Amino acid sequence: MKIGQVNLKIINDSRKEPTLEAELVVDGVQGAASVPSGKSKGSNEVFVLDPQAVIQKLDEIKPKLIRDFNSLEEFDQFLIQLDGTPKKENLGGNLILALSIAFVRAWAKLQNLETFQLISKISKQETKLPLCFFNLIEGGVHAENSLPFQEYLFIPQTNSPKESLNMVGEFIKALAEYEHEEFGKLKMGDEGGFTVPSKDPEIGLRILQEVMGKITGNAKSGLDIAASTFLENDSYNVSGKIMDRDDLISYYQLLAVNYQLLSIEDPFAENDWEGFEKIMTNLGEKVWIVGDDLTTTNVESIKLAYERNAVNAVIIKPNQIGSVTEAINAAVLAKSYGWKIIVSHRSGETMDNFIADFAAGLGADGLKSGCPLQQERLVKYRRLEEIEKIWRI
Ligand code: 2PG
Ligand code: MG
Repeated sequence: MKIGQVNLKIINDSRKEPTLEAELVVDGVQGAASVPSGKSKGSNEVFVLDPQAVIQKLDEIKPKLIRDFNSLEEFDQFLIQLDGTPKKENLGGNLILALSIAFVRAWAKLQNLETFQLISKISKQETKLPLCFFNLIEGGVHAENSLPFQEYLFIPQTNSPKESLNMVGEFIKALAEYEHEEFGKLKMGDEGGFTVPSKDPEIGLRILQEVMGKITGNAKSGLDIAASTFLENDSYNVSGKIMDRDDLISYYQLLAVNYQLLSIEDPFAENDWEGFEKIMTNLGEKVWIVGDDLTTTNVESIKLAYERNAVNAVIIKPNQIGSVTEAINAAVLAKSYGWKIIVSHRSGETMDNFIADFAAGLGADGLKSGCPLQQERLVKYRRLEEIEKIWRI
């Protein structure tokens, strides 16, 4: 497959911050992609280079890319070596990932395959439709309210994205009415979800539970605690209440029972391995204990998490590691441990819907992409709906 053209441009993401869009022409066929960025980031994530600086490097990089590649792995390896640093500081994980996804898209077209079909072929995984993890109530660093936990997730218990979207539509209508009556008009969070003017971490779950009672269909709740964001001198400052590891574990146990939690993501800070080990002992049989900042889509951290029995599920975000091949390797390794896999967007998103294909092609258990009231989130869920139609034929 010969790359004939490489083009880059700067676009705005959902937070109106600049990000990259890349376009490749491979054997005369075009593939394009744009990349997101996170706010509550793990410290092991690859480097995001200022898009303006990337554009300035383009003249230097371009001639090196105009050549033949036999596979995605070869293309990604070439970029990784060209960068030459462990955290992709020279080219930026954002540039490498945008090019990597653009390459996948062009290659899929050349083979007359849908992107998810090519991902399934490359990763040797069976296609599956994931559960949708809708982030409907936001707190933490993603919202201007004071809920200490970052995400309160509504998770319809169906593998049909069409049914999930119908359920979330009904749910959002009821939630909007509830919010309006209780709090009046409030600013939405970064991912298009509702906010709550309260410091009480439980209130988001109470609202989800109450609204769930008003709609039809079976659903569960989940949390992304993003606990690194409120770690203070080895303790956790939960809305002014100082909690140690054991206090938090008891609290999570209570929440898991009272609100039938399916999943708890990042219940402890990214370096608090003991916290993760303890919660696995206490709740690992019943609840998905999900690593995100802890594992950062990185095979080495995933191996360590397995050795320490720290999680039983993992978030896969291609931009944490910066290439499609490496994200596939991370997901396949985690699956080999019997863990649940949730492919996820970032809080600063674009209209790119690659992660939907990625989740389905990898046979992921979940896709987390925020609240469908925001276009950048909705396009991912809609793409899953399309995949459902194509796949069932
Ligand atoms: C998370 C993500 C996405 P961010 O913590 O899971 O919801 O947030 O992109 O800010 O890291
Ligand atoms: Mg997270």
